[in-house]
Formats: sequence, C-alpha cells, structure tokens
Amino acid sequence: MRLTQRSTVSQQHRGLAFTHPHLTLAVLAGLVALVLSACGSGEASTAAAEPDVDGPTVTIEDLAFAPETLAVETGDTVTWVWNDGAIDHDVAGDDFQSEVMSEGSFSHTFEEPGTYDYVCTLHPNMTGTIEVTE
Ligand SMILES: [Cu+2]
Repeated sequence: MRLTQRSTVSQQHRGLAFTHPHLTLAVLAGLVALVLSACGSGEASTAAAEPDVDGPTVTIEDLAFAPETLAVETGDTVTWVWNDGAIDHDVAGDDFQSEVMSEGSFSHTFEEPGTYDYVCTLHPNMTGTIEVTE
C-alpha cells in the first residue's frame, strides 16, 4: 500500500514538474509575442503617421514637386513630404527654406496672399508654386 501511495505521489509530482516548464514556456512565448507585436505596431504607426499630414501637402518624388502648383488660403500651413528614395532635395523660396534632406517633411505657413515660387537648389528644374488666396 505504502509503495503504491508513494509511487502515486511521485507520479503527481512528476506531472507537476513537467507541467510547470511548459506553462513557463507558454508565458514566455506569449510575452515575446506581445513585445514583438508592440514593436511592430509602433513602427507601422510611425511610418503611417508621416504622410498623414493635416492640411495642404506637396510630395517630393521623381525629381519633382507634386502638385507643381498648389492653391491654398491665407494662414494655411503647407507641408512638403520627402518621398524620393535617397535623393537629396530642398525647398527654397524667397522667405522659406528647408534643409537639404532625403526624408522627412518641412512646413511653412503662408500669412500673406500672393504667388510664391520656389525651387530645389540641387535640381534647378525642380520648381513649384504656392498660390495663396485671401
Ligand atoms: Cu531636388
């Protein structure tokens, strides 16, 4: 009887001993999955947030400003978004000037009505115009 009881107890202990490492692995795997998915979604939202600009936008791509002419209202903020691979560009107007860069964005608020021509100083045939109406 005692031998039987002992062996039963030891079998239960073995069962627990085998169950616990599996639970621990499952919890670890769950945590790893959580961390990975958190990182993944963070990168995704950062990448998605950049082109998602409020207000009028000019995209810099294929060695051009698109649209080349953009009509906005006084007080509007125009955002230029770099989307031309590793090619450097800038946005240079009479009273606004971005840095030379290959990614990111640059914003300028037009407080006065008028026609604002600008260029990329690295590619003089890259020209654009912002028409600011009242
Ligand atoms: Cu350029």
